[in-house]
Amino acid sequence: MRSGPSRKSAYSRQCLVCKLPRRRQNTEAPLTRRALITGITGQDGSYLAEYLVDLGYEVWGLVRGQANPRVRHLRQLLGDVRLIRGDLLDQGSLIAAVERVQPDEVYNLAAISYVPMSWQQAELTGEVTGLGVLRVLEAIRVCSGISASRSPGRGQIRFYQASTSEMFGKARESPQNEQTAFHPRSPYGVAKVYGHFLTQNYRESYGMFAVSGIMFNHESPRRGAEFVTRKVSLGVAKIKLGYERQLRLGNLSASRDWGFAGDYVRAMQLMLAQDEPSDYVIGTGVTHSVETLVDVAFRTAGLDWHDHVVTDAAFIRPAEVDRLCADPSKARDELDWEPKMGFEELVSMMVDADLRLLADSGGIAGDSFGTDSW
Ligand code: GDR
Repeated sequence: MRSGPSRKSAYSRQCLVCKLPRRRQNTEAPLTRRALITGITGQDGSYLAEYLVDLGYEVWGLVRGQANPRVRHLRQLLGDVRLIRGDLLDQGSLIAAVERVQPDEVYNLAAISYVPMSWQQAELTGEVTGLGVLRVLEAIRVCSGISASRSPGRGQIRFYQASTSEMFGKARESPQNEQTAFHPRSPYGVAKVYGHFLTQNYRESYGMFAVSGIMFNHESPRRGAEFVTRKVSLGVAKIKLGYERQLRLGNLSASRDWGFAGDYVRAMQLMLAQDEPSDYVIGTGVTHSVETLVDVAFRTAGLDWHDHVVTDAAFIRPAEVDRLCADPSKARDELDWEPKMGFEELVSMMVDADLRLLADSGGIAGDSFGTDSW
């Protein structure tokens, strides 16, 4: 429960729901802002944690499982982050985590985020990527003592939901803005639409400071190897260093608005720092095809992609999102947010990083930050 004039008398030593002792016994506003990040072991979680630590936040990450191998990786990268166990499938664990951490801000980045997997595990995707949002919002609502008749006071927990351009799917217009209708094309996209509308609904129903960032594709050397940018940068590095000769890909004509993940986490924090909660499209406003991505990546390494890329039907999706392009003008005007890194710089940075990684490790990329980090 956060500090607020109306809450002082209501503050008890024990959470009424989970019966755990409250960590902070006074209701003074903390000097340091405290953030809880779900999905902290993923690409975005790691960049966001670094960014918030630099801003002076106390950062907590929710991690699931007993022996999550990504935790060690995260520890090497971010010694300053505190971890707490919890699972988006388990309501009680989320209530306990929120109660223990007493965050000022909660960033829900956890999801099954690899789109093809959402056809293979559609129900699990709905549970984690969709209902997981409900469970995090409920944990905040319950721990804050908010109900239909009791609105949050000052000092409420602010909530960020990682929404996605995949919600636009078969896009009705281009570029896409905050008013563009949704037409998701995968169980993943459908689950994200649920989380998006639920976030709006909790804002409207309970007056919670709950916002969504409709993020277009954002990449980095920490991207999981199954996503096309990293698959290509790793593939190029392996071919360049003589470990492989071919790279097998799916639909080369799909187009995406690709930006740098490090730029996008700045927008997340800015969204929670506004006076009023609102949803924002976050992207570069420039779109490229997978073929152009491939061309730039191979040229970075002095190679011609025509000599190495093979299209493989195994990577074609049951329903494709053909073309996405962001209209980020609301974020530019209201958040003063702009991406700093352009497409070609991003692609060459990723190829260079993978060349170094493979050269240093004898050709083994290892598991770093992946997709299913809930
Ligand atoms: P996406 O990213 O589905 O847009 O979702 P991904 O990189 O997986 O695919 C982008 C486009 O590339 C085409 N493609 C291939 N994709 C993969 N992964 N592997 C291939 O071999 C391949 N060949 C062609 C795809 O068909 C697609 O059109 C990402 C995820 O991070 C989501 O979680 C997030 O919400 C959105 O970005 C914004």
